[in-house]
Amino acid sequence: MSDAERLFESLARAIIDADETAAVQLSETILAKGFDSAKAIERGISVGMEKVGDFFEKSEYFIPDLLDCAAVAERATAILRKGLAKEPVSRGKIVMGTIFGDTHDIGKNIVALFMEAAGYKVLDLGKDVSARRFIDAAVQWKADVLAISTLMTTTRGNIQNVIEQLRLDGKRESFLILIGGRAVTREFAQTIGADGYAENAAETIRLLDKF
Ligand code: B12
Repeated sequence: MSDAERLFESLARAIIDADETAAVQLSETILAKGFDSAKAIERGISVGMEKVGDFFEKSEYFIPDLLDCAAVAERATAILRKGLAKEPVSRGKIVMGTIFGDTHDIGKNIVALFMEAAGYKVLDLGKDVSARRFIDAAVQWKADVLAISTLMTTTRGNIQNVIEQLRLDGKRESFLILIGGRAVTREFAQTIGADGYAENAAETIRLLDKF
């Protein structure tokens, strides 16, 4: 295992343990050594939070644990984002947010960072975003893409509301709609008439580049 991989794995461990001191130190070392920040975010933070999710599902972790781990993940992301190279030219405008009723935003924030690093302009509306806010922002900002996240099966239907409202407004063809998050799949994207689905941040960029 390379030095970089060892650090990414330790970072995942620090997220799982909600060890803020270790996560900050590891993230700073990754930056200082010039290791790939995008890989550190995927293999350290995303993988770490995935494991946290597994523990939650097995009832080994509870909501307060999730909150602690999420806070550490956010802290480490804030450090590592400094290492993401920025493409100077804008390759398109993306309005991003977590759908109405859902407040999960760690994955959405990571995807937004990857988009910015790849040269896209991102307007992040945050979490719990209504169909109307998504559409008004996309129209006013003249966006090319609407990117919508959701982690809950109970809220994924709200993404369909955005698409239906766009149709009612006669604007469905004005934007590409990209969806993601644990509660949705490629099949779900097809069913509701979205243009694309990506499983993680790296795949999101590959998909956007193809549009
Ligand atoms: C951390 C967490 C929380 C934290 C969130 C902190 C935060 N700021 O986000 C807290 C503790 C606040 C929380 C709250 C709740 N949670 Co929660 N949470 C999780 C957990 C454990 C991890 C989520 C996470 O951060 N993953 C890590 C990130 C990096 O991965 P990701 O989000 O999937 O994102 C990646 C991809 O999906 C993709 N992606 C994400 N968004 C997008 C968007 C686009 C456009 C694209 C292309 C790609 C993409 O790229 C990302 C990066 O690679 C999940 C379990 C799990 N395994 O997912 C449960 C989970 C999502 N939560 C769940 C629930 C039920 C809740 C609560 C209702 C709990 C409660 N009883 O109060 C509340 C929700 C309140 C609300 N209304 O929103 C359930 C949802 C079940 C369902 N109905 O489907 C889950 C699945 C746990 C479970 N098995 O029960 N939660």
